[in-house]
Amino acid sequence: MSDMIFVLGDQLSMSGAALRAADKENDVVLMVEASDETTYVRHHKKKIAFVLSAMRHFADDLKKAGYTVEYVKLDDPDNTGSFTGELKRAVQKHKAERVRVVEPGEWRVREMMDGWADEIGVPVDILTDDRFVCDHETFEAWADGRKQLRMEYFYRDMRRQTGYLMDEDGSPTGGQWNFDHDNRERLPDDFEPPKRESFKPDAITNEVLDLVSNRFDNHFGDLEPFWLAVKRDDALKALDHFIEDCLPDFGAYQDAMKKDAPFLFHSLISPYLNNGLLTPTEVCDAAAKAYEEGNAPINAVEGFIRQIIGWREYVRGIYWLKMPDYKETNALSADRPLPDFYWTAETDMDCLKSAISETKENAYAHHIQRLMVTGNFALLAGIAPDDVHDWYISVYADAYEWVELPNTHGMAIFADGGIMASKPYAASGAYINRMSDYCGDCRYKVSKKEGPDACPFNYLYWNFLMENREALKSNHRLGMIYRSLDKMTDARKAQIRSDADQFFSSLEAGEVVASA
Ligand code: FAD
Ligand code: DLZ
Ligand code: SF4
Repeated sequence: MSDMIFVLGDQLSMSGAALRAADKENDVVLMVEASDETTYVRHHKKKIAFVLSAMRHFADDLKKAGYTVEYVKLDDPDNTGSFTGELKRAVQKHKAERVRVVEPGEWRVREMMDGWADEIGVPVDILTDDRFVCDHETFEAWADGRKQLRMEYFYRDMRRQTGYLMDEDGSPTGGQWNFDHDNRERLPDDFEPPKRESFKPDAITNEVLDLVSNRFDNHFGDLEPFWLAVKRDDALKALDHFIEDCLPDFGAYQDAMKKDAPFLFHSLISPYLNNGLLTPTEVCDAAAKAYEEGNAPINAVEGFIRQIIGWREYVRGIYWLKMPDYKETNALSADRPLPDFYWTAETDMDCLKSAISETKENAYAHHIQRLMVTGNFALLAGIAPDDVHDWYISVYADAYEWVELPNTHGMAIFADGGIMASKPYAASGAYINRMSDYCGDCRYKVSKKEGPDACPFNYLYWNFLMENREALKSNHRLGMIYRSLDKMTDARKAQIRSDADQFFSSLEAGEVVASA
């Protein structure tokens, strides 16, 4: 009697729940390159190459470890193109009597999975994904009865549950839960970014790069140079490099941005955490050890561990708690189409040009670029949530809906009406100027508040507050800002509206493009 163990492209962990229970003698492991998965949105070319190459390397590791693997390549003429079609074919081919699979990271795949037993005609065991620190039941219990689901309180529970950075008496190491106030430094003017490790493509990756180049030429993004790790030992090298060379400065410069320095001190490990090459626990263990051995300060290590056991687990909890309705949220009734420059990087706004062109090159942008540049613009300009979601899920190598959607609808554009954020992350040009060197050469002047040369973020910020007053007026955290707005003269408010209208008209006409 054989079981079919189905391993999805973001479940590449040897210790995954379905593999752990496998009988190597009899069971067959199925992995499928599915055209439906590669095209349900037009993923960045590098993201597709990363997913497929990592899958092929993982299949080889499984074979070396003694598993029987049925691996279906994208260009296999018999490939039906879908998870369901390929699972059905493999079950019939191997006469499997049962399917075992770990729950997926996306709602649409969960719906598919729930139909498999009927569709395929054998029992399907859907196992808990225990790579996460917080399971669904724990998150639901935490959320139950709370008026507000704030990350900070969830994070403290996760600190207590895991014991990371906790003293024996139950208090947080360093006397505080959170060192955020130490983590907002601007980079010095003469700053040289640290050299970051990249991973040279091997024969498997080169074959995948050819496939992607031929098949997905019309997708967004630069395929080469390809820099991502695609196997576990390289992902571990990426983690070591971060811990040794970047973690000590990670905290202080976490929110900083710099032209032509896309990576700074960030870990660059989200693609590996999200596809299973690394586990959250081993990553936090490594950071905690660096602190214990005196190699990294508390503000850096606490800041990093908070991203993993706090934010990452929290967004997953919110996703599964609130889906499927969460995807339909549009609290601010935003309906402007996504401007073309999100795909071309052709805009005169230097901050957006940097964040988008780096996204195009690397399939990566760091958190503040995603939140306070591309996200902030989408919020202030009232871009339709579906368009914003489609962009973010397509363009980043680490993007899967469970993590991307709450960050987009919840954090960046306030489409969820405040389930995640206590107020919209709206900011004028002053914030971007404080945290970056983008504004120096920009065609717009960050110090100007009105007129054709003013930084668009400056008037779009106030225009956003005026346009959304009904939806936001009862938000206590915006009280002071609305009082400032009320002190403005009618003439100033009219000027803001007129600048914003002109900006949006030229945006619609496609005129906000790079000067020749
Ligand atoms: P670091 O800055 O080094 O942080 C360490 C790790 O913490 C990350 O690898 C990541 O696993 C985790 N982390 C940090 N912040 C978050 C967060 N807000 N939510 C979840 N995990 C977090 N992250 C994704 O993994 N996939 C996405 O599709 C994604 N989409 C985003 C969309 C928007 C609009 C925003 C604002 C953020 C998004 N993030 C997403 C979160 C965050 O930007 C990335 O995790 C981070 O930039 C990845 O780079 P890094 O590995 O260098 O992170
Ligand atoms: C993102 C992605 C892509 C591009 N291609 C595949 C694929 O060919 N085969 C596969 O198993 N997984 C792929 N993935 C990841 C899946 O979309 C992911 O497993 C689901 O979104 C569930 O989280
Ligand atoms: Fe961006 Fe405004 Fe600065 Fe230009 S001036 S880089 S548009 S914040």
